[in-house]
Amino acid sequence: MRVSHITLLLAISAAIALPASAALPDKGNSGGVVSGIVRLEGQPMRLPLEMVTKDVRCCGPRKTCPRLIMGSGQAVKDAVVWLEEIHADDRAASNRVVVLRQEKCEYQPHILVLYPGEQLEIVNSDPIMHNVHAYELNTSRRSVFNIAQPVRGQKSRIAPELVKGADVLSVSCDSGHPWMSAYVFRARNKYCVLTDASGRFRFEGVPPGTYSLRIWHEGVAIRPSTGVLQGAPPVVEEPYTAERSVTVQPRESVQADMTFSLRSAGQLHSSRISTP
Ligand SMILES: [Cu+2]
Repeated sequence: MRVSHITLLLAISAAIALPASAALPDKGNSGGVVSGIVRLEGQPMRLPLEMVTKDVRCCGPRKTCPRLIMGSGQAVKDAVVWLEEIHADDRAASNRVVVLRQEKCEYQPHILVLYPGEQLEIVNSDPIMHNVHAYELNTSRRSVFNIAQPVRGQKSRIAPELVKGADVLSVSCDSGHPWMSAYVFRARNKYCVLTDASGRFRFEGVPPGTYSLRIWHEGVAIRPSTGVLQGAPPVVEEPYTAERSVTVQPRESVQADMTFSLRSAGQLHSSRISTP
C-alpha cells in the first residue's frame, strides 16, 4: 500500500531476532511472530482545547484533541502498523460491520482499521444533527461520502465501492462541529493493527518471508481553528510514516521496534483536512 503526500522522518532501531526458543507454539503451520513498540522521538506540543460554540448542551463546553496519545517511554498509542506484500493471508476475510459512532460530538473511535470484506457504518448517537464527510487523505482530497444525519439513532451503511480506492479517509463534520475528526485506515490484509496504550503491536502466524513493515500516524502538531463560528476546521500537520524490512523465519519471533521523529517547526507542512 502506498500512502501518498507524506513526509518521511524516520529513525529505526536495530532488529533483534530472538532465539528459536521464543517461537510460537506449533499451531500446525510455520508462521512466525513480528512484534514491537512504536515510539516518538522529540517533545510534542501540548495539544489545544477546542472551545465548543454550537450544541453545547449535547457536546459539552470544550473538547480535547485526540491526535496524540502517549504511554510511558515515548510510546505512541493508535499508530497503524502493517505488513506489506503478504499475499498468503491465511485468515479469512471478515464480513463484519464496523461502526463509527458520533457520540457527544466526537467520533468513536477516533481511528479505525477497515479490513478486507468489512463494511463501514456511520451512526448518530446524539439528539442533534451531524453531517459526516469523508475525504481521501491524499493530494486529490476526493470527497468519498457526505451524509447528513439529523436523527438520533440514524445509521448509514457505506457502500464498499466508495472506499475501494482509498488508503486513508479523513472524516469530519460539516454541521458546525469543526473539532470532530476521525480517520479510517483501509487495510489490504489482516496484518494491520493499531498500537495499544503501551505502543505495542504484534502479528502472529506470519508466513515466512521478507516484508516491508510500515507505520502511519496522523501527525501531532495542530493549530486550533480560528474561525470556529464559521465552521473552519483546525489546521493540522501531515501524517508521519516509517518503514523497515523484516525477515520472518518459520516459527521464529522478530522484535521490530520503530520510532518516528517529530518535525521541527520549520518542516511543518500544514494542511486543512476537510477542504478539498
Ligand atoms: Cu457534528
